[in-house]
Amino acid sequence: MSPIFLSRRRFLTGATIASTAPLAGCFDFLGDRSGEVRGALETANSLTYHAQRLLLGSDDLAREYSESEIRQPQRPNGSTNPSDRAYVALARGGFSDYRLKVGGLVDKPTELSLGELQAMPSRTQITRHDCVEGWSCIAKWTGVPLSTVLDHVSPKPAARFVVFDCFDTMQRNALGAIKYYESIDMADARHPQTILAYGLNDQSLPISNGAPLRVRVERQLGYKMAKYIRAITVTETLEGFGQGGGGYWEDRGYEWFAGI
Ligand SMILES: Nc1nc2c(c(=O)[nH]1)N[C@H]1C(S)=C(S)[C@@H](COP(=O)(O)O)O[C@H]1N2
Ligand SMILES: [Mo]
Repeated sequence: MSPIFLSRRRFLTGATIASTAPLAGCFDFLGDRSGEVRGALETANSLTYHAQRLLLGSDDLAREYSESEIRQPQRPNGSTNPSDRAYVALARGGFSDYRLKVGGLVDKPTELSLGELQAMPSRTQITRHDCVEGWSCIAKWTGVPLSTVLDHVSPKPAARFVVFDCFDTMQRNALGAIKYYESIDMADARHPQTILAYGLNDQSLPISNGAPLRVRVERQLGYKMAKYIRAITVTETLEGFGQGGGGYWEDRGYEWFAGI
């Protein structure tokens, strides 16, 4: 294991916040966003994953905050208003025709409406979102635990990952639209704070933050938290999704395990 990489990241995210703007809800945690500091955050190696999995029990919780620590709206980042035809049509109808597809390596593939997801047991948590670009926001998220949805479809024993397919197009090439996607392992998928969120700060999740459904993965960086989720696929391997790196940004060099 590599405590060096782990503690370097801990130091950057923890100590810098404490020294700059401890009270703000959204704030820069890296003064120099383009310098070496940011590089260190983006490139810590895969040993981090194994180190964190050994050091953190799989159910250790990310810190939760109080209402008074929510100071600003969650800052929208990445895609904020998908122009994809299917998405625009769903949004126009207030997402009443939205169906979350859940399939792959499961016994009972299914489709769930927003109403059905909202009727399941919910969890609300106030957490801090850290973006790799160097800012953080504290916000209140409400949704259904991903583990509840997984129980509903019964993953097969070989299941190792959960892949999120999103509506938004990041780029187009000769083969067509390249959409945002992300993935997490079963330990994170089953973690009690991993929720499919449909609520933000006591309101419906806004389009700019991923309506109708986005995932919260509270022990990792913001890019893991797919917005505009169209489908969830349980799988044994990440091959065959995008370029096989496990996410849109991972296919472009970001780490797959982005622990904080
Ligand atoms: N579908 C999709 N999900 C996404 C992104 C995106 O561009 N598309 N950006 C990611 C990044 S880099 C961050 S920091 C967060 C931003 O979430 P927010 O807009 O709610 O702050 O969403 C993540 N999930
Ligand atoms: Mo981000």
